[in-house]
Amino acid sequence: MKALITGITGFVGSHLAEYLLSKKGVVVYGIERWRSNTENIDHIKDKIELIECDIRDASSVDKVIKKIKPEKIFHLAAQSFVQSSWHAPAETLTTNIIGELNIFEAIRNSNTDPVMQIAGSSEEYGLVMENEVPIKETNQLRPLSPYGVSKVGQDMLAYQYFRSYKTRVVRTRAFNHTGPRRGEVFVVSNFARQIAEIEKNMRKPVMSVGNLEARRDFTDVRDIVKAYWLSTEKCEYGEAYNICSGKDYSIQEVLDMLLGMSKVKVQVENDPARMRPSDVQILLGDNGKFCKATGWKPVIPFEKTAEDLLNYWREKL
Ligand code: A2R
Repeated sequence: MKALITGITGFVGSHLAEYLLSKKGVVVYGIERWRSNTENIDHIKDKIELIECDIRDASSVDKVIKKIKPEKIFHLAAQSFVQSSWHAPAETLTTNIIGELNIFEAIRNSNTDPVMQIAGSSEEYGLVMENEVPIKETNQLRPLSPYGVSKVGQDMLAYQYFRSYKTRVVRTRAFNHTGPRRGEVFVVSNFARQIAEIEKNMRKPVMSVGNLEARRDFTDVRDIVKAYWLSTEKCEYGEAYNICSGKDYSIQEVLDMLLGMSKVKVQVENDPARMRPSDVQILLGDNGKFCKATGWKPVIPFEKTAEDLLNYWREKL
């Protein structure tokens, strides 16, 4: 079985590649750009096949799909950072929406009928009312950032291709996920890195933090990639599924958890630059639909995820 991962050099893509390699009979393909940083996948590079492709370029995507003829596509490539989407909204919409459109069109122009998992996000829900928590897939989508809008676009485009052309899509909406290799711009990883730097005397024992009140539903990335695989095996095409733990933490609680693991005493300081123009206050998901369809449940406790992430930075720095 040929599986293509777009975004294989990224955080989730690299974990998914490892997971697929552990499965019998799955041949793993991935796309990279000429300047992609491949450090997340260097340890498995001889077990996967990489092809150069930029998803913003239709002809480049077309060639990849015709060459590989994948049976499954895990579409993870994206401008994945909410904060950057405020600074580069057009780039975010182009990469995320037009990039996905190029893949759908390439599938239509080839003799293939792959099952395609679309990596949507809880950011699609955006503004959530108190009486809407835990959030179900039927909740209204009120995105609060260009990134959130781009993910709604990806989600709706997938729905439309399923309806119009019977493209076999599964629209996953993952809530926050983290773990080793998470980029330092993401909050939990950023805290873990700052602590590791302080432990190594690379910075003063002062941590900068943004909005600590927001509440998020966290899952370990290693549980998330299993869910993505299961989504392509067991979910109904065209449907949307929340993937989350169903347990929320405030960012303050996450900070306290990490500080409790720190080997040194740390002072915490507020940094206004880390605040977003509009932030989503609570994202807590209802994973009932997905668990029922697939039998999936997250098994890695968040404390273990946080500890592994802190150890990742301790080793990397
Ligand atoms: O930047 P690169 O060349 O290392 O590749 C990134 C890839 N990517 C692209 N690939 C091809 N053409 C593009 N125009 C393009 N733009 C970005 O997407 C990288 O391999 C991946 C993004 O990785 P991360 O930023 O680490 O994202 P993460 O956390 O793995 O998220 C995976 C998916 C995304 O769709 C998120 O929006 C969603 O899960 O939450």
